[in-house]
Amino acid sequence: MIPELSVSRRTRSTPFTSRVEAAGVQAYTVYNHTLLATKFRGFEADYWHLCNHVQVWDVSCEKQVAINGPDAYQLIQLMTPRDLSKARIGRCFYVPLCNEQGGIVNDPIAIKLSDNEWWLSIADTDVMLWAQGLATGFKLDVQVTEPDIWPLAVQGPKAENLMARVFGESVRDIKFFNIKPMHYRGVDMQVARSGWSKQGGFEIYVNDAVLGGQLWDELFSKGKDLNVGPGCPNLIERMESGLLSLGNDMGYETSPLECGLDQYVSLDADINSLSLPALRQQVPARQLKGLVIDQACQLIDQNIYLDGQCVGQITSQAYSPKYGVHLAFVLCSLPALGASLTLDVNCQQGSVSGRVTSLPFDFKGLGLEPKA
Ligand code: THG
Repeated sequence: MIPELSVSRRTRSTPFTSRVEAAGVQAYTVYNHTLLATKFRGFEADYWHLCNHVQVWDVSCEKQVAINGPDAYQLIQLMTPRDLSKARIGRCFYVPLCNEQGGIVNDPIAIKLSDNEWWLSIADTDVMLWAQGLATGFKLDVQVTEPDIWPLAVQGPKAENLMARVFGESVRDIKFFNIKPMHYRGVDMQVARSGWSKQGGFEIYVNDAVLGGQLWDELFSKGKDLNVGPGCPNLIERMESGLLSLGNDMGYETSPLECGLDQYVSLDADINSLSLPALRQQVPARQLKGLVIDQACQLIDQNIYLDGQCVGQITSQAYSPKYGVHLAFVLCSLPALGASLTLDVNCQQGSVSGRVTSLPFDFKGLGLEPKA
């Protein structure tokens, strides 16, 4: 029997929860103390629908930590090793947030709304508390809050057409990782071209609970012929796309240099960032890699082996129906990676070997062709 999830005020509902339930949600997780759907039709059916049509996701759990005030940039820069000194207004930035040891505290999207207003659209850790502590300790002139904003993602190859029907043609002009205010029934809501899939799409930062419900309904009524449906971040799709999940593939114990986030660490920048001194000194001993197993398998543990020795852990894994292979992200010791291009995992059918690859997966380079 699968245990139930007891829902209370701690497991925050969202303005969309009644609609998510009417749409047939089958499973939830809790993310930033908030309900997040994980399944509607079934993981594989959700995956194919996302790849072929358009989905509306209640990602209210992506809380916004708003930093307002003259020292907003200074506080954000303390938290991330990515150089944001030249950031333009209206841009989004994927940024690791790291502590003094270089460990990953969170991996939000940082959004610059004005010189004095930034949002951090956070993954699943309590960034507001850390930011408030830093603001107090460093005597920064900022206010750190979690405003009532509930992101709604519209994802999939038909997302742009659906968004244009609801917000007008100008929504098509928003470039990837740009954000701008769009009118919805007389209210300005920030809309970005972003989202936790690589199928294309937008995120609407809904700031009015009642209008949010109307927006959900309008997306569904205007998207009928596009086969719009409810959805949620999908494990299979995000692994195929190489998107990392905080708490699964990385966390306090891992650094961005171990997780392949080097491009978001500005080691040479002349900026005041808490983690940069440690990151500059660091010699990573492990690396997050892809593992491709050319058959479906039921894993019986999370370890990876080289010549019978455990050399690391599987952090995420899923069968890819599109490529007919089992995909894993693995955190593996560097000496083992230097020694071998294949590693073994324990499946129900016994020890099975997989190919070690870079992330994101280069399916073509691996000789894998997509089905359907
Ligand atoms: N959208 C919003 N908030 C979020 C997420 C989101 N908060 C939590 C979580 N997701 C944060 N993590 C990520 C991870 C990857 C990306 C976005 C958020 C992402 N990465 C692109 C990539 O890796 O190709 C682009 C990165 C870049 O070019 O800067 O989109 O999904 N609102």
